[in-house]
Amino acid sequence: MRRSADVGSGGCPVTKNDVALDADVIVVGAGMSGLYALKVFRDRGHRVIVLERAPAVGGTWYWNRYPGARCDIPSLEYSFGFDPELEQEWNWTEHFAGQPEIERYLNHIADRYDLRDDIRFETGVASMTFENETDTWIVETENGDRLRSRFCVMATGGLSAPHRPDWPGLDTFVGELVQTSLWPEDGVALEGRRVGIVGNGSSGVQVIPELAKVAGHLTVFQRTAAFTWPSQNRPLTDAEQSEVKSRYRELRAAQYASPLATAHTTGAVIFTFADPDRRILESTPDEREQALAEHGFSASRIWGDAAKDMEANEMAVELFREMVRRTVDDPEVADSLCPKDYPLGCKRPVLDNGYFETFNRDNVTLVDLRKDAVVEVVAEGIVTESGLKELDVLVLATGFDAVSGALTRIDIHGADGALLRDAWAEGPRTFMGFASSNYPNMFMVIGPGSVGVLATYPPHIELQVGWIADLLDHMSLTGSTRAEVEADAQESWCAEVEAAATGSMFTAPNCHSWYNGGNIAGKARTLPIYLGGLDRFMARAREVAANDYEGFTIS
Ligand code: N01
Repeated sequence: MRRSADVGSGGCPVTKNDVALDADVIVVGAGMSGLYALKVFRDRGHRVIVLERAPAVGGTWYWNRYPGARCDIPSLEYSFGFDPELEQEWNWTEHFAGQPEIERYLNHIADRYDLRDDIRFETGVASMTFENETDTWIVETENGDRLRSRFCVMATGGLSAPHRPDWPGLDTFVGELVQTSLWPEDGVALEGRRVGIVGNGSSGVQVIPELAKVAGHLTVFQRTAAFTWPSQNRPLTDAEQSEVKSRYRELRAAQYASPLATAHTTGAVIFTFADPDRRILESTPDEREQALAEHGFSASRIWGDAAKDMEANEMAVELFREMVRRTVDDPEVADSLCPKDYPLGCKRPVLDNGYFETFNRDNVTLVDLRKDAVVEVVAEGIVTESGLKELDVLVLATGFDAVSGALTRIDIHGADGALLRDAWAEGPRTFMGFASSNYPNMFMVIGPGSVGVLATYPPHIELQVGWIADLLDHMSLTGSTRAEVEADAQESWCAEVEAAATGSMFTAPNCHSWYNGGNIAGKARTLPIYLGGLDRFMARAREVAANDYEGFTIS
């Protein structure tokens, strides 16, 4: 920690400490991060207000309530470990919990810890302005409220700013237009109707089989074929659950200390992990055929050389394509569903329940937008080069302005008045994702430049919020009112993030994904995710704290 010399002179601390505040901490968002942040900051004696745009808690698990929405991390690990009683009393029904169950869990947390009174629902944040004279933030909401706090903690999520195509005529569609990321609480009438869906990422892959079961006809408009693996989800037995609960402390310790906040102890098969010594470049056709027989779609994931070597990667992708061809009846449809032009490992792996099999149904048609591009949307449906596809319902599963989008969509004015979105025009600049230079007293939970979405959220959130809460405690103890990241510390961290990403499939020239901003036209292409692992990240964060918050100027 470096103390600025001029603070403390001229009676400033008195003024700064005496300023009337609505809250010590304003938390933006009442999803997993915001709920936990509220609990922790309140427990540590801070007055907290949470501002949440939705009418309810849950964040991503409130908004993404489309049919088939499901987590792909084992439930017993995708849950909080801060309270052993909570762990013991909550029962999960499946290895991979569905959205309704996770939403119930988060509502249970809100009730159990009496969190709701400090949350203002239906209150989106429009702007935030840092006031240097008082070291406070002035937060203006979309409802016109004006609140002042010492700190702002952004629990805004990495996948919460919905993105939709800019197709001409989209708003002229007279049928029902819905986004998976803004799915209506009252549901959508789908039975027997002509439904169209755009998007084949995790959301699209999950919703497509469910839509096909109820729609009269489903038309899937696909731009990029997905890598997706059968989830092998199944009910959790009482015995499995009790076994894990009997050693939960050990499991949590393993999660907190691991690179991805996973412990792999729940027995659920997520993925087959690559064997570093198994090289596809040196394999024989017989060995590859054997791998297909043994692992199916996961035969593409077992090779150690496929993560870094493009030729090996392409051979692994060919095994995946072979499984698509063996699963999908129509060879032309199968060919369109085979990923091409981008490497395995560039995009987020997807888990599915009968995705490829869905394309064998009579009521499902695939439109390959690479061969038959969208021309426009009209009142009756989507017009592609081959003609009009009439629709009653159009579902957009077209993703998010990810990682930084939820932050840059708010007008955040820093210490010199600059807007965060301008400061980040070439990509987010942060110190470890916790904070950004020129935006004092604003902290981000799992912000850009942290390990981000790569580590299991609930334990990851616990570590991050705990670190921020310790910094606030430190400031209380030292009577400080302002914490600001130093520009040089920020730049050297950004360089470290970049170095860790070099050579990975996330940054391959033909990789366009939400991870690297490639899914949003005009967005800077950077990977604001630290690939060094959560264990190394947290060791570094603890070192920063132990060295009096080296990298911050605290005054
Ligand atoms: O979004 P995506 P998502 N015309 O960006 C297509 C998490 N998540 O909501 O690849 C035509 O992955 C786009 O095509 P392309 C998870 O981390 C988790 O599905 O850009 N198509 C792509 O196919 C995940 O990675 C879970 O060519 C257009 C799709 O829309 C992240 O959220 C479940 C288009 C967007 O895919 C995001 O997933 C759900 C256009 N103009 C989400 N614009 C689980 O836990 C976009 N697309 C399981």
